[in-house]
Amino acid sequence: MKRAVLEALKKNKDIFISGEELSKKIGVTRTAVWKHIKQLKEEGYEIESVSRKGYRMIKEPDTLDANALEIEVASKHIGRKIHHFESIDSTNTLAKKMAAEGAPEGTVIIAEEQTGGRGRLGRTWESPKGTGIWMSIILRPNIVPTEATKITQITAAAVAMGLRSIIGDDVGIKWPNDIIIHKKKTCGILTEMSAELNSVNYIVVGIGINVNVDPNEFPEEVRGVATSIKAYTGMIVSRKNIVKEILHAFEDLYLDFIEKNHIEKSMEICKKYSVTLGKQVKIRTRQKEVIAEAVDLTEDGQLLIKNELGEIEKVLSGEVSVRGLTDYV
Ligand code: BTX
Repeated sequence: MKRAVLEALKKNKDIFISGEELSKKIGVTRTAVWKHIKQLKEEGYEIESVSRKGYRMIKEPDTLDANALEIEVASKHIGRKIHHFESIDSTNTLAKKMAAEGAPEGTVIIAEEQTGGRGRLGRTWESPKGTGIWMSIILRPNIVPTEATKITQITAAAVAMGLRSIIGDDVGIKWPNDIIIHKKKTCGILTEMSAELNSVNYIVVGIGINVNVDPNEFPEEVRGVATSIKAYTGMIVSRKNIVKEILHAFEDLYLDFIEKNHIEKSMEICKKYSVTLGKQVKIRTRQKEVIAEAVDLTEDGQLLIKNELGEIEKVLSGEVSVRGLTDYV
């Protein structure tokens, strides 16, 4: 019921709706409407109440409350069900558990804070409270495990598109899983899967974005490489809006892929906004370290490099440092 009141107020942002109209619309008493309004106010919503006119939403808090986000995202697929937590160890860990227990494709887990946020290869992902987007999406694509790299590229493309629509041109993609603003990391993507030899059970794609984070509060070793949207724009930016833009972009690109086997648009975005292609890169894999020129991306989302002998090699994954970015000068 509270959700219905919230939805009605959000949809009529600049106009008053009377208590009577709300109670008719939702099918509860006017006292019940008043109680929900009171609760919403306690949660930080600014709602004007004027006698004989009714209620009007003036301002929403920037929490990632599941009801408000679901209304905002209004998606039929990705984000139709959102689970929101104040504090959690890792949204990816919970998403994997929920996926194993049968949660449907498109389920989103989002948290205000992660106490055990994870990066790749057991690394830590700093996830301070209330200032970032720490979220995971459960997917059940009918693909073979080797195609999972495409999901990372679809996600990178979607995050880049979403962020560019809000803050403009300085957003780039560092292959394979970082989103960069002005040479520094503002977002990391962690794709994890459960699979058989020939089929995928589920994929969880985790997205961590420093939105209103103050990078000076990061530990020393992260401070040097990280930035946030607030640090770049000088403004507090609505996390809800960013989630909406990213999930919409993701849904378009993902459905294109699973329904039409069409990955070209995602790869085009990844190439267009790449901060890696055309640059000299240092690649560390388990076996070796190579310096080469990054020349292209394959349809599978792999990196093509030209080595010192002028030969083209394919890189599946690995640590890539790009010359000119902070971690490879
Ligand atoms: P990665 O292994 O590419 O990057 C991890 C490295 O990035 C760390 O070793 C550190 O140097 C640096 N780092 C740590 N925290 C931050 C930060 N907040 N901003 C910028 N740089 C940082 C990248 O892994 C994948 C990260 C995915 C995070 C999401 S959040 C939601 C989901 N849940 C979860 O536990 N992980 C994912």
